[in-house]
Amino acid sequence: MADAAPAPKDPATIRREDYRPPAWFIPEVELDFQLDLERTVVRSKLDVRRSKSAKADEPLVLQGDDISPTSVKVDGEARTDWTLVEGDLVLPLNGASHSVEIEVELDPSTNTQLMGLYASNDMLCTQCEAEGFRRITFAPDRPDVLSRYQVRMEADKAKFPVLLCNGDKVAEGDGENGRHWVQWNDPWPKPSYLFALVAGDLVANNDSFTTRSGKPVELNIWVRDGDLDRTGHAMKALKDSMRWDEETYGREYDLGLFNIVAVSDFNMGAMENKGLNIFNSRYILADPEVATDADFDGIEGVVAHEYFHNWSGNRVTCRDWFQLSLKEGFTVYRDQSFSADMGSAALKRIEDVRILRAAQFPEDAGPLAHPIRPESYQEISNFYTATIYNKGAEVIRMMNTLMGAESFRKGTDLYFDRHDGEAATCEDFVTAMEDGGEIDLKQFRNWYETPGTPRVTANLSHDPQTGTATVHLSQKIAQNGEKPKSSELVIPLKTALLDPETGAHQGEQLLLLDQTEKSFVLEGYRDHPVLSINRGFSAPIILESSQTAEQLAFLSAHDDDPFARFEAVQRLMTGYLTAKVLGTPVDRDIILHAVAKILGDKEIDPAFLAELLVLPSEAFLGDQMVEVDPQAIHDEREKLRGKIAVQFEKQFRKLYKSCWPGEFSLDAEARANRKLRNVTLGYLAASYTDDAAELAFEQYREADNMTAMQGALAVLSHLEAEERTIAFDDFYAKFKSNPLVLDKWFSLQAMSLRPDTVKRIDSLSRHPDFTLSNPNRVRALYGAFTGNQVRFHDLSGKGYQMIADMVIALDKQNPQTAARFIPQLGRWRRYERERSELMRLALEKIAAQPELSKDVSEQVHKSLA
Ligand code: 0A1
Ligand code: ZN
Repeated sequence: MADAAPAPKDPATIRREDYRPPAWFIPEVELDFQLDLERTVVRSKLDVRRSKSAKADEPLVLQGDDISPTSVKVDGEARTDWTLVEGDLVLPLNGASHSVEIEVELDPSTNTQLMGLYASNDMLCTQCEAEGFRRITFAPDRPDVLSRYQVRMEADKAKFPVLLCNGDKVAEGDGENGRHWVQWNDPWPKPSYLFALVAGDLVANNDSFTTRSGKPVELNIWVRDGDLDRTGHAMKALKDSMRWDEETYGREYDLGLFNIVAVSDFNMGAMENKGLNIFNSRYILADPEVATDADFDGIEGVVAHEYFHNWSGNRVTCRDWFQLSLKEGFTVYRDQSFSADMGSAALKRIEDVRILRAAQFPEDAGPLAHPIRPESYQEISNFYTATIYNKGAEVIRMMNTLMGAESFRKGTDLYFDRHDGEAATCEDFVTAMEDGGEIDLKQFRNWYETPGTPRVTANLSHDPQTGTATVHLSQKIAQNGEKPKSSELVIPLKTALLDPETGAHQGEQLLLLDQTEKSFVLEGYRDHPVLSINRGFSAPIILESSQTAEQLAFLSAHDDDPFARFEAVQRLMTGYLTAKVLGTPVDRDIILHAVAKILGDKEIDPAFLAELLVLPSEAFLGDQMVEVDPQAIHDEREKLRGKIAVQFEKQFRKLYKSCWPGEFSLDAEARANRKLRNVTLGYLAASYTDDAAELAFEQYREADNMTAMQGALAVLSHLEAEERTIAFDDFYAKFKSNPLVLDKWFSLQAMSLRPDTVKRIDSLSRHPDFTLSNPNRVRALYGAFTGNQVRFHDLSGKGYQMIADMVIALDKQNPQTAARFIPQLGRWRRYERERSELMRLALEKIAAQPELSKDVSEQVHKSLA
């Protein structure tokens, strides 16, 4: 029974192949919470049943983390023969079924990890995914143990007037000493990671939805008093999502109540707890004065994502955490499709690919690369990655491309039907898609076990005699991190061959590259056509084609696939800039011509025009190089931006004036104008005009919305002008009481290109409004800074040291958020010698700390290995 702290040792590695089914099931769970900020008592009653496959003397092992029981009873009798083994409660038990009662005391106010039960702004809330439930009470905290929960919550009525939990509210009443209680019942069996409760002084935006079979659902978005009028967009997104999932996947909501709660302190974006989604407030609260158009989109996407999890994640959950992409990849694909349907599919696809390339490709090319279904981990929190989420979504998207919409839907119908109420695997999903959609996905499965971004070469040859065009394709997977087991992937490439004069084509074809090399002969081409391949980014690959700048310029003017057209501009500019950085001679005029054509194209709508005018990011350019020199990349990119800006100054000025969006509206046209206005303002500032600061300042002063304000501040942030100080001071004074807007104030300064940015970050870290206790604030300052290529990678190495010191400090209170900063340093091998060494030293400094969390330790050691 001794509760001795275990000696620190290397974190154990958990392997997928070691999966064993649970020895005990818990069909029913009763929980009783006596809630308070500093002392919460949790009583649980577990109905435990030995699995038929388990040994007759297999003890009951209930996971625990940083908790100890104040009482343990079996079938009503007090027991003392339990032990705590590395935090877990081990209880010898004979027989097939028992009732186990455990009491635990918690102090939520000291829970700085934000996992388990914690306090945020005087309210109490929980986060259980992936392994937070074990910080609340002892339980088989694994996703393949599903239980029905009955929960009684009791608290002081004045401090915590609202008491929420999963499922339906079945009773409530007042107790003694100003206390009150609520009884909740969730009829749907769920794993512990989907448990949630909230207690606080909250108000609700209350609404309703009628499902297509006519069932009424009460909807509430709970926020703090004062934030209620910022919940309209989230509520609309929720209702749109509910309708969309009925229409697109035939999925209906399954409870009479759906609650969302916004909290200020949250490690991630949001959480899909059954019937009680808990959100980072940044994905709920918005009005035009405080939220940008991008924020509005983020809210729509995340509300949808969490709602869609009700089926892809909750009704069908994961057998173990290696299957995480089963729910996350699929759900991201679902939310991406939803957002595409709600707005512009073309713009959404460009945005999704930008995110994939910015977050996932680098991960797949570095020391933390893993397949979408990993083989091993030490800390599962480290596996909520862009690979699991975004590459996972690309894999589902490819299935849709291969199968066609109708057959895809038959597959998902069968999947939901076959596995409803179960904890499933990725293999179950693929099998259901095969059976329902009548398709063979044998080789396609390789995507689940292959890390690394495939490189595809595509070349076109043409025989004028026979009028045939041949597309020669080959694939190669770079080996990083975990070694791929297999090498040949099924890569669906949407392709069109464009007439070299008009850009017209005979229709899109789907070429399936399923061997190392494959050629496709296409008939009917008198003239040598221009190859448009991987249209719509149909496969998450790196394309290596030998297309000339002239061909890319042609595609950038003519391709009828918006993504392919965008891509052609990007490739043209990337080719130019990487050549410049390497000192290879290259023609700039072809780029200026392409820009001239784009600017002169009357057919392009403003939102797409804005997209086409954005140069590839410095980070993306770095990813194309063997050895990254951020300063050289920055200098060349700025030169090109400056040249474009000067050359087309008149057009930019005209555009800037003409796209005044007028009265604020969230409709597509107004949003497009706001976007184009910010992009053109950026170019005007880059054209060395004397009035850049004035112009940006004027936009700042006149703005009636955050998109325009932020766009103006972004330009001002880089300047030495007086207007910069005035605007930033004014912004602070206006918004200092709104934490989400204050985050922007921190971020904008962290992204400044000014040489004094490192110093500025250092002083901002001591600003009275800065705190390591709020993950949003940490990300606002340091997350934005690590994205600032040229300043983070300052040759002094101060940027690296600052991040290392911050990680060391943050790890003591919030390991999960601390670990998220390691990958930025972990890419040290990719940089030129001096920086590389400095980055490695920063990692070594972290590694040398005596007491690292599992989270940080795993990431640092993998990065240095
Ligand atoms: N399942 C959530 C993501 C999530 C994961 C872990 C968390 O712990 C802090 C929180 C949220 C989603 O995909 O939205
Ligand atoms: Zn998710």
